[in-house]
Amino acid sequence: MGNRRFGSVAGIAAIVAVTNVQAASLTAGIEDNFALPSEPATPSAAMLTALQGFAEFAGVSDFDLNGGINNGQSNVQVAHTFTGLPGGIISATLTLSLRAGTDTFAISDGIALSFIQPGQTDYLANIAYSRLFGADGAGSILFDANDPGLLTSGQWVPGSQAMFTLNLAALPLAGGGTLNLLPMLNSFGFLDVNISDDTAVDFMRLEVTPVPLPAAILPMVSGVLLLGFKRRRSAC
Ligand SMILES: [Ca+2]
Ligand SMILES: [Ca+2]
Ligand SMILES: [Ca+2]
Repeated sequence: MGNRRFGSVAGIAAIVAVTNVQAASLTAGIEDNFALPSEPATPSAAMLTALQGFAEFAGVSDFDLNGGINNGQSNVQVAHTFTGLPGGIISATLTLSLRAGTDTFAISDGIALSFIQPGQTDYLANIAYSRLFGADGAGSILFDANDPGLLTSGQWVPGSQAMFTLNLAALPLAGGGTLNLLPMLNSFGFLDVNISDDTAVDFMRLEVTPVPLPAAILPMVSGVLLLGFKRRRSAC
């Protein structure tokens, strides 16, 4: 006589909170305290084209080089474009290791951030943020004469060296207050960094954190994903 028995494997649903937050750290240049050999800085083609039309442009330089530092040149800009950024960035920091060269016009040096796209040839008009490193007082087409500088006190002069870490969600403005560049970072997916122009850069590091994925409900059955599976076994 036959004895039929149906066996079933019940799906056990488990709620799994996915915390897949993949922070990304992108470093341009090598953190080697300006040691030779130098490392290449790579501006995008669009950024380079725009810079070449910039009135104060005299050339670009690689990392670790400037006047008086490893026989580099003065009056050159260290320009680099970070590309391939993840979407949905909720925090970002930019770290810069800098040393002033021997040109006394290091006093007028600073940083400019932009998102230059192909066809945008006016560099100045497309700068999203700029600050002097130290107080200058003279001002320029790039920097506000009243800017106290990122150092907050003192001047950026030959021999000056600093590591700046900038929060791109709250960049300090020369006149007070802050600027949030995260919307532009998410919109464009890249970031141009320009250090001018009597200052050497050891390296630049951009660290970004994208938004966490939402919690997901995943079926888990002894390591095998089985839902609604019915196992039938017959016995005689
Ligand atoms: Ca080096
Ligand atoms: Ca200068
Ligand atoms: Ca370096």
